[in-house]
Amino acid sequence: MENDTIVALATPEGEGGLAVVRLSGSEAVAMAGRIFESRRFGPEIESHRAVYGILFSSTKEKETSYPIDQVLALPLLGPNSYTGEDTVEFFCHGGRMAARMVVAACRRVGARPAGPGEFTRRAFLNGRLSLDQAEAVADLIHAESEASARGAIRQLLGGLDDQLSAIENPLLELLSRIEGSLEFVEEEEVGVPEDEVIDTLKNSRAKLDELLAMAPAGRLLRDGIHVVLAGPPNVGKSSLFNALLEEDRAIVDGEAGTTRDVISASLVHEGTRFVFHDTAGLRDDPGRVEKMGIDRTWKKVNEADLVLLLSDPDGPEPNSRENYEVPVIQVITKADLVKANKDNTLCVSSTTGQGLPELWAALDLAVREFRLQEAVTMGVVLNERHLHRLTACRSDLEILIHEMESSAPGEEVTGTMLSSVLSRLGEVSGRVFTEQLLESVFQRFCVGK
Ligand SMILES: Nc1nc2c(ncn2[C@@H]2O[C@H](COP(=O)(O)OP(=O)(O)O)[C@@H](O)[C@H]2O)c(=O)[nH]1
Ligand SMILES: [Mg+2]
Repeated sequence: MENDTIVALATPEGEGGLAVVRLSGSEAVAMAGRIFESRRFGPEIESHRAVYGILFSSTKEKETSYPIDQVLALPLLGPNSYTGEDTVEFFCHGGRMAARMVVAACRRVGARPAGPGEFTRRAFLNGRLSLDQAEAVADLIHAESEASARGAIRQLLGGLDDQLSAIENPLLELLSRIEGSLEFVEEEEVGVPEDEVIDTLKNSRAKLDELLAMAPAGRLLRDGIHVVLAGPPNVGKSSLFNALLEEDRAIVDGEAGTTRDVISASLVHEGTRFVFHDTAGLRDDPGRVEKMGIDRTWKKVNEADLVLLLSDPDGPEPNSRENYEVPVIQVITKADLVKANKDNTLCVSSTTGQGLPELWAALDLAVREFRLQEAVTMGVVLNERHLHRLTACRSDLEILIHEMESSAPGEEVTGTMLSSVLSRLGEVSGRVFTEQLLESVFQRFCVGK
């Protein structure tokens, strides 16, 4: 049922000062009134004003019911609530028991336990949020760096929707003009001039391309920037890995081939999350087990966003950069053992820390290429789903432009193709949606959100 009354704990389980239990649906206020005793919670209830009182285990007049907590109840009457429905939030004591008893009391008077993301799903269905704004809520909850949190909040405030509207609105207007002219076929010269159609389509395609260019930034904001340390054995990869993370995670040893598995660890540097991968090193004549490590290294290297390619100060030149499909930063290690700087290459010592600030500066500079800051400021943190729909929309648009330029398909066909472009685009914001789409979006939410 889409508007029955649901209840869930909105804060994490466990010990804490406060917990919030949320009750939402057409019966929320009535149910709350049955278990909540307060002089100021009655028929004249005021929205958005917290009132103090005692919560009971079930309908308060019942002899078997008993007090379970002192709480603040915050009624938020629809449509001015998160879900758009009547909502009551109880601010009760934290810890294991109080919040659980409050949820149980709500259930005793008829509320149903909410499913994952059900409050946000209702917010979407009641027009309080677009689908990408709902996803931004989940992104904000799951954010692991300040940059990804800031991108999510801007998207929640409508960043991506603004960009989508800029593409969508001219196309919607075009479609309505085409449909309008189809209804009045008998009148002359009401059709939309072909050049104008093509211009509008090309304009949208250009805007769509700008948006698609932000897709890598979205992924990096969500997943962090994956940096692989590569180079020959014994060059100091594990030592640098530990130095960058400022902890001893990887085993360091003078014997070549010590690291065989990929070890990964992440940290947030100036608001951006980096995930470093220490690898087995790359050499030509390894033993069998080490070879397996080297295969894994190559796999990691090809999946990385950046590679730190390490070489010894007096070792051979590192493998040529051309072997890599990803941006490479060359680093000479063990700088404490040599005096002279090798031309402009970064020289770093994991032992003394020399050169580490410069290495971080080089990493920050390389990351700037990924346009994270732009994505954060615009509030466009694209995910796989957005990318999939936008790419499909782009290729439909391309076909339509090609048709228009080569064969003048006529307004009826143009209208049909344009509708299809618009429905793919509409799935990003949820202007167009199916039950299946909502399932897949809301399954990654937690209960209580
Ligand atoms: N003097 C000096 N020795 C280092 C430095 N980094 C690593 N080493 C030594 O080089 C050897 C190999 O280091 P390790 O990090 O295990 O190299 P990996 O095989 O590339 O992971 C170890 O004996 C380290 O102590 C450094 O910056 N200065
Ligand atoms: Mg190692």
